[in-house]
Amino acid sequence: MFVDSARIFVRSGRGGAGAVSFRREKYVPKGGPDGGDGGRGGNVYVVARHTLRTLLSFKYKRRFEAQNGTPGMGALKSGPAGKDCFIYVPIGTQIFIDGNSEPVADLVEHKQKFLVAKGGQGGRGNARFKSATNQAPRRADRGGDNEEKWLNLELKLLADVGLVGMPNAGKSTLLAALTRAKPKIAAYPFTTLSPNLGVVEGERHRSFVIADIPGLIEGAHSGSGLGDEFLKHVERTRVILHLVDLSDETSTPLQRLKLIENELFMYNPKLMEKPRVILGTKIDITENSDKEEELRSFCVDRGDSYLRISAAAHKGLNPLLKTVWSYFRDDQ
Ligand SMILES: Nc1nc2c(ncn2[C@@H]2O[C@H](COP(=O)(O)OP(=O)(O)OP(=O)(O)O)[C@@H](O)[C@H]2O)c(=O)[nH]1
Ligand SMILES: [Mg+2]
Repeated sequence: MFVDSARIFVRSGRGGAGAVSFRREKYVPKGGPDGGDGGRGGNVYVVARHTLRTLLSFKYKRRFEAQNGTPGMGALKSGPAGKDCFIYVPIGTQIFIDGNSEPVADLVEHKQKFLVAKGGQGGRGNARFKSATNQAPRRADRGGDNEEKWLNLELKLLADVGLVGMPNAGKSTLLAALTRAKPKIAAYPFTTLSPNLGVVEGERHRSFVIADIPGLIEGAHSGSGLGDEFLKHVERTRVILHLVDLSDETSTPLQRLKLIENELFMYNPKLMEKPRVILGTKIDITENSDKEEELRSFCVDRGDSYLRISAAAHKGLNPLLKTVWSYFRDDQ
């Protein structure tokens, strides 16, 4: 199963206490204070790694604790710091402190790290408190407090292009036709249960990533079907390819376009501000019809591109790629 959110508990280390100690030397009855400082407590960090793809491992391990700092010792010996704790997550993971709706961090690069719980400071040993008026201080700091909290992690895929459409529209077939991805394809709805990614490689080492997400149905924005769980992946894409199956006769293509667009809008109005290309699909088994013309003119009138394709018969794919590349033209 594809797990793209997780809830975990983190706790940093307490600071080690400073030591109260006095030098004991032969023939020196009153040695000065020599209590060392305590070590700082370990920090907890969340770190992005490009080798990871899911948050699945957090199903099995939810608690992450850094070590406490060691107390200071006599002879001015400081206690060692507690070991830091590193939590590894896939690129595209957002971190939420429990209860907040805004993320505190968004890890979008390999090795990017974020401090989620700071270790307590080490306490000062009594040697630090020696002064002209107090030659034998018995005072030392206790170690600083640690932090503990619940975090929510959410993984949003980082794709450039998102494929949306009703179940069976042909999204996975298109991903398979354009990339080396091998998604499951079948003639029943909800074949795709979790997002598939594929890479389209172009000239001069350019490339873009396409995300094929599960099909959307009416009410998806509020959880119907596979629901809104995967719409968040579309929020980050630069371009949306909206597939409308021209061979489906249960409603008109334009009705289906509007139904899905309404779901996108209800989920997040910003989705409708993204560049979109509308794709009439399965043209190998459909004739050019009035209904298709109705869809095409609707799209073109409002300034969207409309293209006809058959992913199965590899028709119309070059014009499609050309259009998609045009959105990435300014990139290196
Ligand atoms: N004739 C024809 N059939 C197609 C074409 N594209 C997809 N199909 C068929 O349509 C059915 C659904 O294709 P998928 O690619 O699995 O559709 P999907 O949009 O990914 O579906 P979900 O994952 O369920 O949302 C399969 O039986 C495909 O073989 C096409 O261009 N022409
Ligand atoms: Mg699919």
